[in-house]
Amino acid sequence: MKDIVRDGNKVLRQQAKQVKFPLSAEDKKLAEDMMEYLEVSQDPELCAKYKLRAGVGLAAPQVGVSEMMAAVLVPNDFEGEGEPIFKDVIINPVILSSSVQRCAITEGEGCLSVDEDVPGFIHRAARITLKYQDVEGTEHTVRLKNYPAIVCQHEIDHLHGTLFYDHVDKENPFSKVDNDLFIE
Ligand code: K2U
Ligand code: NI
Repeated sequence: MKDIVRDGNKVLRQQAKQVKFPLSAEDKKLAEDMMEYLEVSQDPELCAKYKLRAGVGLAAPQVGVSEMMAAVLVPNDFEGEGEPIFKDVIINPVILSSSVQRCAITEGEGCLSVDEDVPGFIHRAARITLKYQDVEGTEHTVRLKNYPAIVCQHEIDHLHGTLFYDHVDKENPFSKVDNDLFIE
């Protein structure tokens, strides 16, 4: 947690740089460490032992590295059994297309780099087509919807210097658009 930079640090407001392949040793270790953070943070005992905040995503700028890389680990449920819904380090991600339909998490969003709560709905695309490279440089194009789509949009925002609360409607934080989806 001590390595996670907090809101106010300019690295969180920068456009991160494209990652070059083959990955340098540092970039490979960074990818591994970020994924390890998520794995450990989702283990209740280890999370408590190391006083971590659980996370389903972590972007390189959040650990002070302004590069287009983020670890995403969306478990299939929070009991931890079964394969995760989505697990990969997404490098140089590009959202190729987004649904018109929006989706928001009913309890709003949080961020490991933002210590205070910011109430409000964050309306994001309910479905996205995401293209990214994995640590080997292999290109993937995946279609994601609902929670995994929200997490990836939250992480990709970090790579462009955007924080979740930038999306909250100041006048009406809990605004609803008619065909909006809401997920727990
Ligand atoms: O980028 C980050 O700060 C990690 C966020 C990602 C995130 C938060 C809310 C909605 C979508 C993505 C952390 O995962 S916030 C903590 C958390 C942990 C488990 C489930 C939901 C949120
Ligand atoms: Ni965040």
